[in-house]
This record gives sequence, C-alpha cells and structure tokens, in this order.
Amino acid sequence: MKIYDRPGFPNPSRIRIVLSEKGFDDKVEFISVDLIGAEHKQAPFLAINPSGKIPVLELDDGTLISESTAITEYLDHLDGHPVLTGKTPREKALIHMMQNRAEAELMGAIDGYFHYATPGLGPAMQPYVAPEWAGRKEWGERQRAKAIRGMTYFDGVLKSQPFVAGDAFSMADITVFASLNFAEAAGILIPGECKSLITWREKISNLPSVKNRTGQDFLQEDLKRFGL
Ligand SMILES: N[C@@H](CCC(=O)N[C@@H](CS)C(=O)NCC(=O)O)C(=O)O
Repeated sequence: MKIYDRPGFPNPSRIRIVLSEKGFDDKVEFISVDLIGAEHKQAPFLAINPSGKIPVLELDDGTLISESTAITEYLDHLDGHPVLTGKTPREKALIHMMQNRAEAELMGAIDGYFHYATPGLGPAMQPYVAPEWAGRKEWGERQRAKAIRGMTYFDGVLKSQPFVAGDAFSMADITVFASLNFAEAAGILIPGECKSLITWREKISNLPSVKNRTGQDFLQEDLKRFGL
C-alpha cells in the first residue's frame, strides 16, 4: 500500500497514528507530496484525489481512498480486529458522531482561521482564498472563536469520560488530538481553564502509537519557511 502525505500536516498525522496503532507502519510506502510547491493542485495529483488534498491511500490493486475517516475505516478493518472505529452499533454510532463534531468544531474551524486570518502557507497552497475579500480576516477570526468554543465543548465531554467517544481510545480522539496540534501550530492555545482537555492531551501524547508516529518535525520546518 502507498500513502500520499506530508509528514506532520494535521490530516496526514491522523493516519500516521492509525498506522502505528494498528502496527502497520512497515506495510506502507510513504510518498511525500510537496504541498508548499502546490503539487497537490496539479493534474497528476488531482488524478489521484480530485479534491487536491492529502492523505490518500493507494491499495496494491490501484484503488484510491481519500478522506482520513475512510482511510481509517479501511485500515482498522484490514486485520479483522477493529479497535478505532467501534465494534457494536452503539460504539460505531458514538465514534462517528464525535468524529464529525471534532471535524466541524475543531479541525474545520482551525483550518478556517489558519487559511483566512493568517498568511497560511502562501498563495500557491491556497488559491481558493481570495486576498481581496474584505471580510476574509473577520471570518477567519470567527473560526478562531469557534475553535475555542469547540475546545470548551470537548473539555466538558472529557470531564465525565476518559476518551472523546466514551471508555476507549478511538478515531475521534485522534481527530481531536491532531486538531489541537494544528491549533498550537496556528497560534490558538487551549484556554487554561480547560483542564480536562489539557490533561487528556498529555495522556494521548504519551500513548505509544502517538509518541512513535513518524515525521512530526516536517510541519515545523514548513511553517518556518513561511515565517510562522
Ligand atoms: N477531509 C480531508 C481533509 C484533508 C486536508 O484538508 N488535508 C490538508 C493537509 S492537512 C490538505 O491537503 N490541504 C491542501 C489544500 O486544501 O489545498 C480528510 O479528512 O482527509
């Protein structure tokens, strides 16, 4: 299998944690996509994923799977022992629900702040952001406020249960964790009063699959190239 990604970027990092959690690191070949050079917006990559986004999983038969949740579902079921996406109907539904909340309230909001209220990763990387739009920065700032509300929401959830979707570590935890790393890189810090979220983040960062995932330094290097 091949994974098209860029080490350290928020969504690719979700899949690196999944691979590590499943013990599949040596089953995949990583192909680094030059996001900074806008390789993902050129025809060869758009043939791999028409959305022009990473990560993408390519199976040995050539099947292409994009969207981090879909890739996670595939990898989690590959060995017949799903541990990240739920076993019972109830677990599956709760993980799906919390996953979507993490995506909307954190990942999407932080992405909006980063690409609209800050220089992001430059014009080649984000051709869809109109620089002349007067309300652009204000909209980005609203996304920042939304992300902070999302952090407060997940802090409340984690006051009464150990993991985002209940008693077990799941895909939803991975999405919240990757979102918080993205938030930190974009300059949005977790409010100090969100103690449960801060403690949970520390706990997750010490899980072997999270600690041992590869390539976390790349994002810092990419951000430095943009003076961020
Ligand atoms: N919904 C997609 C989002 C993927 C995504 O936004 N990836 C980012 C990197 S973290 C990307 O490729 N951004 C490039 C762009 O949007 O131009 C997923 O879940 O995988």
